[in-house]
Amino acid sequence: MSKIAEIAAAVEGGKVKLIEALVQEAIESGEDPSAILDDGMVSAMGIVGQKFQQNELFVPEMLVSAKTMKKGIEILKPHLTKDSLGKKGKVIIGTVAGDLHDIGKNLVALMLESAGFEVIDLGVDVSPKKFLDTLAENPDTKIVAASTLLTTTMRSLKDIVEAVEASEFKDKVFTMVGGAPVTQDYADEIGATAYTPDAGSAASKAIELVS
Ligand code: B1M
Repeated sequence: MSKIAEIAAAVEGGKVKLIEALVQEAIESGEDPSAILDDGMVSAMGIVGQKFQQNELFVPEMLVSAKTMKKGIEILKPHLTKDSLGKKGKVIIGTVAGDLHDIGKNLVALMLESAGFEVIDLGVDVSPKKFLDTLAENPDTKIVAASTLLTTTMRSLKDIVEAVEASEFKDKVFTMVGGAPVTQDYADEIGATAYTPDAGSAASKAIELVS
C-alpha cells in the first residue's frame, strides 16, 4: 500500500494514534504535501461522509475520523504554509451559527495564511453579530469569509452577507462564502462577492479580490 493510501485508510478508520507518524513518514519519503492532503485526507473524509449517509457508520466514528484528519493536518501545516507574514491584509473567517464543522474552514484559513493574509479565525458556530463586532474592531479587514457544511445553516451565510452590506464597511469589505452545500448560484442569490469550491481556489480568489 502506498503512503498516501495508508494515510487515507487511517483517516477513514479513525486511527488517531497512527496518523502523525504516517504523515511524517510520507513527508520524509518525498510525497507532495498537497497530495497527502487531497488524495490522502480530503478524499478519505468524502468516503466517511458517504458511509455516514448510507448508515454504514455513525457520528462517533465520523468524529474520530475528523480528529484523525486534524492531527494529520497539524503535521502537514508547516509544509503547506509559506512565511508571508499577513502582508495582503486581514481576513475574518468562521463557520456559521449552528454549524460545528471546521476542517474545511481551517483549511481555507491555512491557505489564506499561506497566501499572505492575516487570518482572524472566529471558530465555529459564529453569529452574524460576532462577524460584525470583529469587523468593527478590525476596520482594516479586507475580506469576511464564512463557511458552512449543513444545508440547514446555509441561510446564515445570507445573514452575514446582509449584515456586512448594511454596515458602514460595505464599500471596503469583500464577502466570500463556501462549504460543501454552497454553490455559485447560491452565492449570487445572496449577494456574496465570491464563492469558491475549495481551499486552494479560496486563496487565489482572495488574492484576486484585494489586488
Ligand atoms: Co457532519 N455532516 N454532521 N460531522 N460531516 C456532513 C457535512 C454531511 C454531508 C454527512 C452526510 O450526511 N453525508 C451531513 C450534512 C448533510 C446536509 O446538511 N446536507 C452532516 C450531518 C448531517 C451532521 C450532523 C447533523 C450529524 C448528526 O448529529 N446527526 C452533525 C451536525 C453538527 C453541527 O454542526 N451542528 C454533524 C457532525 C459532524 C462531526 C462533529 C461528527 C464531524 C465534524 C468535526 C469537525 O469538523 N470538527 C462531521 C464530519 C467530519 C462530517 C463529514 C464526514 C466530513 C466533513 C469534512 O471535514 N470534510 C461530512 C461529509 C462530507 O463532507 N463528505 C459531514 C473534509 C473537508 C476538507 O471538506 O468541509 O467540505 P469541507 O471543506 C472543503 C470545501 O467545502 C471548501 O474547502 C474545503 C477544502 O478544500 N470550503 C470552503 C469549506 N469552507 C469554505 C469556505 C470558503 C471556500 C471554500 O470560502 C469562505
